[in-house]
Order: sequence, then C-alpha cells, then structure tokens
Amino acid sequence: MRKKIVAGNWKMNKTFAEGVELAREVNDYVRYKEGAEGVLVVLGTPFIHLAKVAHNITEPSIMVSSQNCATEKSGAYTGEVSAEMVASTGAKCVILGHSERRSYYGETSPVLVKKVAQALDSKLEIIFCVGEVLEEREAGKHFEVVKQQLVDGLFNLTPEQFAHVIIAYEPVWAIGTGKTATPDQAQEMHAFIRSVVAEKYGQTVADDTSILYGGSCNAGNADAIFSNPDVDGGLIGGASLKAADFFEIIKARA
Ligand code: 3PY
Repeated sequence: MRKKIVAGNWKMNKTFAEGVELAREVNDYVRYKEGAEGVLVVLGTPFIHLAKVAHNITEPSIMVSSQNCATEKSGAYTGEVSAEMVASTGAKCVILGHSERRSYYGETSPVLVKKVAQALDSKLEIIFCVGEVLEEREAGKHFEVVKQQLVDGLFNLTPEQFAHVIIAYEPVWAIGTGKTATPDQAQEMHAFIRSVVAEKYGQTVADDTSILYGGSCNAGNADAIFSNPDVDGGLIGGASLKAADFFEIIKARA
C-alpha cells in the first residue's frame, strides 16, 4: 500500500554508541512530539547497529533497515551479511541498489536481482534505488536509464513480490553534492516511474507503490519536494544523522 515514508540512510556513519543514541532520539521524537503522524520512518543503519536498534525501538511506525545484503543465503562468503541474518536481528527492510553501491562496489543489475530475491525470501521490505548520472541527464537519457534499472532489477518479480518494493529515485548528481533536483524535476521523474510500473503491473499496483526522492534532501527543501503528488517521501542521507533535522523532514512529510 502506498505510504508516506521518510527513510534515513546513515551510510558509513556513527559508532555503535552514537548510532544507538541517534535511534533513541528519533524514537523519542516520534513517540512524544507531534508531527510524525501517518509517516513510516525508516532507520537505515550500518549492520552492526541493527540488532540493538531494532530491540530498542518502541514505535510501530519505525522500521529498521540495513543498507545492503549478500547475494547468497549463507556459506563461505567472508565479510558478507545475508538477508536472513539481517531479518534475524529484527530489522524489517533493506536498501538495495544505492548509487554508491552500484559505482564503488560494482553492483550491476544481475547482482541486484539476486539480492532482491534474498531479501524477499527473508520477508524484508526493499527500498530499491534508481537514478541517472549527470552525463546521462545532460544527454537527455535520464528516463531511459531509470526505466532500464527498473526493468533489469525488479521486473522479474510477481505483482505479489513487487508489493514489497519501495522505489527511491536518487539522481546521482544530487547525492552528497548539495545539489537537489528541483521539485518539478522530481515530480516529472516520479510520475514517469509510476507510469513504467503501471505499464508492467497495472495502474492499481502503480498507485500503491511508494516512490521516495533522495539526493541532498534536507529540512530546508523537503517541504517543496514532498508537495508533489507522486513524491511519497524521501531517502535522506546527511540530514538523517541529526535527530532534530531528521524530525523536521518527517514533519514536512506528515
Ligand atoms: C543522499 O541524500 O546523499 C543519499 O544518498 C540518500 O540515500
């Protein structure tokens, strides 16, 4: 079902103690302050925080997520963490296909297909990231690129499986650069993504799909970006690392 979602992607930040504290602060904001009603809040923590944070969260509207999982279920894969292991911590979600994983760790669509399958097998929700690089946008290829990422990474799923996918549009040129897509650029791409999902799975599934905007989304610009009809929320990087800033973004979505 389509939901209002604000997801924090902590990336490789926060020691164990700092992360546990940040999650406690977010939990308290959601619990005691007004302004988070109706918003599903996701905490995308490093692996090491998952179990403790999932254990400590008291609010049902907060879902704990990893930022990756392995392509395999178990075995001799030194350093990897499987979707099953993520789920066993109490986490309910995994972020897959972030552009940093695609570009720094060579995550191609065939790799992502395996990770998506593992996540679904372990009953995790998936935040699946897509987005074009600057040269692709400048060459007018952004729609084509994003469509291909969706087709190659997700469209082998059945409609029932696809119901567990949240899409995050993150223009790569807006990640960690301080540049954001304008609200119109975000709406245009989100509407396009919904139409691509509708072509494949039908309008009802498309209307039920949550599509988040990511890429330097912060307390200052969240309101304008979220005011678009096809933007259901945000995947937030740096601005998710301070509870007060993150809560402002949650309020902007509520
Ligand atoms: C950013 O905003 O920098 C992100 O990459 C969010 O995932």
